[in-house]
Amino acid sequence: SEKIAVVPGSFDPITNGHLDIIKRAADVFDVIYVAVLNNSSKKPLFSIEERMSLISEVTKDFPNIRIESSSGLLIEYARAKNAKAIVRGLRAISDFEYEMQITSMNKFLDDSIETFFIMTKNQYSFLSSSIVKEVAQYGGTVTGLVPEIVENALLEKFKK
Ligand code: COD
Repeated sequence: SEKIAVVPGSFDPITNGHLDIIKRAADVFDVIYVAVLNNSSKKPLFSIEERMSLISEVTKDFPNIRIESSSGLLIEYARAKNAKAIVRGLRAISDFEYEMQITSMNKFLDDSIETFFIMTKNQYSFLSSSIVKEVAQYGGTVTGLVPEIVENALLEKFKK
């Protein structure tokens, strides 16, 4: 049967670090659902629709990647998709504690869905949506850190 995985995140906006994780997951699983979800501790810059459309654009050459959003619990979304796995990216040690916490909570909620971690490429270890937004807001260049259409979307957002 098809092996389905969910790659969840806020993706506000998608960076080359996210994209690398999504593509590597799409190499291993038959179908990947990229799920744009709300992280209640973050205040988003881009709307869910804007984030989804940027992700769709940069993954359009991959037929097994689908983009969706959900306003509920990740684990319920994963169950509804018949997913066997949740895939997360890991950067520095600082990600570890947070990832442990959400993984064990998701495991508590549904023991049958596994969480897999893909380690970031070295060049993306310190890359995050937040740092990209911070730099773009003050007019710095983020070329090479995000896809070109994301760079343009950031320029548009912060246009005076
Ligand atoms: N290299 C590699 N991986 C990266 C990089 C990078 N440079 N940058 C980010 N990543 C990884 C992150 O580690 C993460 O795995 C993924 O990419 C997405 O990152 P973000 O920052 O966009 O997403 P988060 O961490 O804000 O996502 C949190 C969720 C939205 C998944 C979480 O809040 C959630 O599940 N919300 C729904 C409600 C819910 O179920 N809550 C209970 C969870 S226990």
